[in-house]
Amino acid sequence: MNEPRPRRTAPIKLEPAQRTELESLQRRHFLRGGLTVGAMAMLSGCNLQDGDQVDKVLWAMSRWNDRVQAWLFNGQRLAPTYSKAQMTQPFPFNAFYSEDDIPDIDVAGYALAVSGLVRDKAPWTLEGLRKLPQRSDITRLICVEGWSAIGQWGGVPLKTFLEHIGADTTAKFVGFKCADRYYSSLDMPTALHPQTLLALDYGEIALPPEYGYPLRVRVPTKLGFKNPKHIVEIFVSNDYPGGYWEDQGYNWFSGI
Ligand SMILES: Nc1nc2c(c(=O)[nH]1)N[C@H]1C(S)=C(S)[C@@H](COP(=O)(O)O)O[C@H]1N2
Ligand SMILES: [Mo]
Repeated sequence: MNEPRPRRTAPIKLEPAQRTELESLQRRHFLRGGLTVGAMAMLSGCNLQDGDQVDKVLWAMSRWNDRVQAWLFNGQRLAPTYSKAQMTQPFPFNAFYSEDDIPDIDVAGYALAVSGLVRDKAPWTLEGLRKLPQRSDITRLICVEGWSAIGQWGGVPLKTFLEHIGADTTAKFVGFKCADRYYSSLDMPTALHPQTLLALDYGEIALPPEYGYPLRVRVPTKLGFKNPKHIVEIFVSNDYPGGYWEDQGYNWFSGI
């Protein structure tokens, strides 16, 4: 294992059972692009020559993944915060479409709809949201696609907002609908986490279009895809709301 890795020459044939295990690992690692045998060899530091070794590596990775998840998924810890100097410049844009297709939102007509298990279903203006107590954190956004970046998001703690609308915080889920057909949802403990924000600002300015104007969720304890941008509706529910990527096989919890 510690010797320099010889280059793999012939492609490795996977048995159907190994392929199933590899696919399940891909899902559990949230790897969209797919984990190749070559990448597996790199991750494991092994030169995979035969089926028997492939099995061993798959099992080792599976156990490693379970350990990492157990460590990650254990509650209400705070995500690490960073200094302004550590912010990624420029911050990357990501969506299920290219930058040309960022939704064009009419600010004047914008209102955030509220529905589900809440006392007050009146829509919210951006002004109204700005009058609530604000918080700002410099945190790292981690995307399943294999990049991460440090940015600063400011806005209303989602907990504060949920309290203002009289949300039933014993409900299981908080769901979000976006202007671009995207949608996602959070478990209630994460929605109430002190660093979970309804973000209005990026750095010192109002959220630019590419980062989710005029309102996004910023959850530093979750993967990037659980940070919906361009939010137009928030709802509280006991029915599992899923999400755009979640419904395509990505792990719904995807965080700590
Ligand atoms: N509305 C909407 N929100 C979204 C997405 C999207 O396609 N549409 N992509 C998600 C993904 S996969 C990531 S990694 C982050 C990227 O946020 P950024 O563009 O600010 O880097 O937004 C998330 N929120
Ligand atoms: Mo992402």
